[in-house]
Amino acid sequence: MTMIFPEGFQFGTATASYQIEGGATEGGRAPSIWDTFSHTPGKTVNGDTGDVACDSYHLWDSYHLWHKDIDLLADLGVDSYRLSVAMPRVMPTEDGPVNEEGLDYYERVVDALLAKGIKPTVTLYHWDLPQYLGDKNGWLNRDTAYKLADYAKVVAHRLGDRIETYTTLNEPWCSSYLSYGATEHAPGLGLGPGAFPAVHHLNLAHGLMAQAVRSEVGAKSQLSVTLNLQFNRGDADAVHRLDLIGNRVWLDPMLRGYYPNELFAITKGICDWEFVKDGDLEQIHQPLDVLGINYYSSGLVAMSDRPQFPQSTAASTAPGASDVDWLPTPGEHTDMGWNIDPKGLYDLLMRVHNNYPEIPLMITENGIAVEGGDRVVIEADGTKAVHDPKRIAYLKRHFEAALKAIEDGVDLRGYFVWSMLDNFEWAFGYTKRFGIVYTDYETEERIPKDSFKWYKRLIAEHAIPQEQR
Ligand code: IFM
Repeated sequence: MTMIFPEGFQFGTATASYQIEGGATEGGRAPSIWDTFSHTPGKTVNGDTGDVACDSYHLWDSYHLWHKDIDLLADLGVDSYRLSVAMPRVMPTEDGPVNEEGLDYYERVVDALLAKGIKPTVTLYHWDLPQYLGDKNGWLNRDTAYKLADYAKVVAHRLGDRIETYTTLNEPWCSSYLSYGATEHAPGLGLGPGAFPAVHHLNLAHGLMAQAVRSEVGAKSQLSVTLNLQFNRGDADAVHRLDLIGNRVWLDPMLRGYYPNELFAITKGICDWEFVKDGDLEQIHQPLDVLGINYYSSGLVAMSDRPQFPQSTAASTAPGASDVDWLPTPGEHTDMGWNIDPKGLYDLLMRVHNNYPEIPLMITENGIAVEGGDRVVIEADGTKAVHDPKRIAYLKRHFEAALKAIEDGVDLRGYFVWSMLDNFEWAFGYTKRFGIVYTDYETEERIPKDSFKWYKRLIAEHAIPQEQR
């Protein structure tokens, strides 16, 4: 198998606003549902919050840390950097004026990236919904979709075609099922099948946001959405049900303009879908340039008669999956307890390509929190290092899977490693480290890990390094 990536293939790294910015009360930013959630006792490990995180916002003026981080990105040699914009910085009140200070911040970041030749990929919604929308039932409320579209227009108006790719939503599976169906993510309502309105309103928001961005930038920037598509093995019926609930519930309306009839059939009795209004599917079905896929691991499933509502574990939160059991996955696992299955990435890419051949694909997240964590060591020359061979091995196997998919016909346009920096890992707080750069949360020092150096070589050679140096 050739190990060379095609011409024009984009290598990148990714982060998200609430996970890195901090400065939670600065620059006119309003609270988000994640501020509320993380400040509620018992919701995150150690009570960790995103108040400071990697301090990317607060240190801008005093320390130019963003510039340091952007220097690191430039040193890494990435083509693109995937960041997200926080709506609470841009629209801090429901009907009040736009917060220019928030927009200025993102504009500075974007311009600093461009000055280094790095193309910004901007996610418009990576889970930090303003609390004022949360107070009005968040994603259960149809109006939220329209508010997100207003916000998307404001951001696209200011940042314009300086953005290579606008992504409407990151992983709506998490901001619906995990947030409204289960209790793991903000607002953590645990409504089981009561999450389906949130699913539909996120789909609607995607379509409205896509139109808002297009109205500002036309075809000068690419438009996308990022989905954490589920890849499961095991009993065919169980796999099929989860495919409908976890994948086709997004892919079909967004790319085809309909919800599959089988989805209505398998959710009969638990959801009436009356929240889908006339004309919604036309709004949702908008032309996209690329589909972002986040992939970390796979599942093993079987049919079961056990009633499981309401559910509360991350693996089994999809309402309608009540007759599906999640079995322990074989093989190696990460610090998140997720199995390591690069073949799953290959199979998923092939499957999406075969079923939706018209849309180019992009891996917008892939990475690992290594079991046992990362440790800083002092080398003989006094420098600090983090040796993370397991992360390198994980990334290597997943890059190989991606290359094989390209060889087998998938139009894969790029690959973003999650994450550039160790950061706030949601309900796990700071206990899980996904970065290829180590964050010392006491000092905000950044220490590139061995995986950073490995990825730097991969990018420079446009090929997967075959031996570890
Ligand atoms: O940290 C998250 C990210 O915000 C969304 N995708 C999965 C990552 C690892 O859990």
